[in-house]
Amino acid sequence: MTIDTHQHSLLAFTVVALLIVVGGCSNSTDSENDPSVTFDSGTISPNGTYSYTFENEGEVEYYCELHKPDMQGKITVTSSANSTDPDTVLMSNNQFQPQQLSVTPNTKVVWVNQESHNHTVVTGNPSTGGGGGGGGGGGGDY
Ligand SMILES: [Cu+2]
Repeated sequence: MTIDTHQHSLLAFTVVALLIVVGGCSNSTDSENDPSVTFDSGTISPNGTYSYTFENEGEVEYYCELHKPDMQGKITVTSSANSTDPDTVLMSNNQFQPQQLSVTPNTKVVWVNQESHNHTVVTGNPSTGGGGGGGGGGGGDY
């Protein structure tokens, strides 16, 4: 049965070709802040939610425009994470809870505003994002 041998090698070639195609999709090996991920929730009202699906591995810092620099968090997207889909970040006491969350690629993260005032979710880091200067006396008790 020499024909079988030929068919097996053809099958093996097909599998290898498929793997190359799949692997080619993810070329972001950076573990630094992922610049390709940007979002701005706008105002999230009390009991409101905002969601974003993190597709590729990397780190994404974010903050609340209304309560920076105190209110900020980070999503780490890694295939080694132990996460559920969707995963949830609560907004409570002017904090993101948990502040740091690890999820697997293609996980949808849902932010839930549990407070009686507005919040936002914006990518970036208010302390390194060139804000500079201690920011005018921190008024605004939201
Ligand atoms: Cu806030």
